[in-house]
Amino acid sequence: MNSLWRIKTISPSCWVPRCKHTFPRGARYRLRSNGDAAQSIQTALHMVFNNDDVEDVQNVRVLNVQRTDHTQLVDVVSLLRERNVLDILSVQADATAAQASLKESHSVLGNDLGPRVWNGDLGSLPAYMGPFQVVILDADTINGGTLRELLVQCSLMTKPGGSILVWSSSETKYAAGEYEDAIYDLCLEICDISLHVVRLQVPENFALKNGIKYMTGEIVTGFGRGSKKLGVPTANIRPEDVEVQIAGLPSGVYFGWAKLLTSGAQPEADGSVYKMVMNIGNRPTFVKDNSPDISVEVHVMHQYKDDFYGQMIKVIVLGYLRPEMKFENINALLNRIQTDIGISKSQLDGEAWSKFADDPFFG
Ligand code: ADP
Ligand code: RBF
Ligand code: MG
Repeated sequence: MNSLWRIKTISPSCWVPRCKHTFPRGARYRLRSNGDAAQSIQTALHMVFNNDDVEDVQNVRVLNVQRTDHTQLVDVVSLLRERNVLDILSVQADATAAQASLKESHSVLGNDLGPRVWNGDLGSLPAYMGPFQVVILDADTINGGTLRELLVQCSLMTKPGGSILVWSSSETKYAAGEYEDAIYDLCLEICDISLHVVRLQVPENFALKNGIKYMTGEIVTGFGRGSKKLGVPTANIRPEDVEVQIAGLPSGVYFGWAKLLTSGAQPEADGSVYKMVMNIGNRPTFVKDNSPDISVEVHVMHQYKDDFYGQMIKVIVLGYLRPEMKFENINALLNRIQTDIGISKSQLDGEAWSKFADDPFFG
C-alpha cells in the first residue's frame, strides 16, 4: 500500500481545521545546517509525503522530536512547510529558545495552524496534542539505552497506519537488528531502511503481526487486586487453556470480541457477543521481580448482573495496542486503561473489525 493512500485514510474525527491560506508552493527557506542533515530529513519526508497531495497533507498532524539544536529545528520545519504541512509540533528540551528561533523564520498568527513547540519532555506531552500521523525523530536525540524508551512513547502517540521516521545526519545510527530488538513487543513494524533513515509504521487498525487469535478458556479467580473496585473488572482466563494461542504473543494490551458460554453455567449469564480489551502479562505495576505468573485478563465492555467465575469464555483477539508497562501509580494505570478502552471501542466499531462479532466461532 502506498503512502498516498495512507494519508488519505486518516480518521475524520482526528482531522484538524484546514488553514485558509496555503504556504507558497515551492518556497525555499534558508537551511543553516549542513547539507547532510537536510538531505536525511528530505529522504525521511519522501518516505511518507507526496507533494501532489497538497490538500490532504495540510491535515496531517506531525510530531518532531529532536535534540536542542535550533538550527536543525528550523530545517525540519522548513522542509515540512515546503511540502505544505502546517500542523507541526516540535518537542525539545530548551523550548523557549527553540520557540524564539522558530519565530524568526515562521510567524504563526492567531488560530492559524503552524509550527509549535512543546515545553517539556516527550513523556509529559498531553494526549490531546496527538495522536500524530507522522513522528519525526532525530536519532541524535537518542542516547544509549533510550532508543526503545523513545519508540515506546512515540508508538503510543502515532495513529494506526502512521509512521515514525528516525533520521540521522551521518549514517543510520542503529543497525536493523537493534530496531528489531527495540520494537519486538511494540505495535510497530519496520517498513523502510535507508542509509540515513528508518521508517517504522503502526499497522492499520492495530492488526496483530501474526494474525487473529481464537481462544476459549475457563474463568478463574484472579489475584484479588480488586480491579472490579477500580471499575475495570477483568475475567481471568485459566492460562493453561490458552497456552498455545498466547505462546507467540508479547505481554501487553489487546482488543477484540468476547462471548460467555452459558449452557450448564451457574448462574446463567448473558451470552451475547461484546467488545473486550485484554491484558496478557505479569502486571509490573503491582508485581515485583518479573513474576513468571502470567495472567490473561479480559475486561468485557458490558455491565453484567452477576459474576461468572467457572464459566467458559470465547474471545477473538484482533488488535494489539501496546506493551504492558510499569506505571507510577494506580491512577496513571487506570487513565491509560480508559484510553485503551476508548481506542478499542472505536476500532471494533470500524469496518475492519466489526464483522467479527458475527464470526461462526461464536456459534
Ligand atoms: P479477580 O481478581 O478474581 O479476577 P476482578 O475484580 O478482576 O476479580 O473481577 C473479575 C470478575 O468480575 C470476573 O471473573 C467476572 O466474574 C466478574 N465480572 C463482572 N462483570 C465483568 C466484566 N464486564 N468483565 C469482566 N469480568 C466481569
Ligand atoms: N497492569 C500493569 O501493570 N501494566 C499495564 O500496562 C496494564 N495494562 C492493562 C490494560 C488493561 C486494558 C487491563 C484490563 C489491565 C491492565 N493491567 C496492567 C492489569 C492490571 O494491573 C490488573 O487488571 C489488576 O492488577 C488486577 O489484576
Ligand atoms: Mg481479574
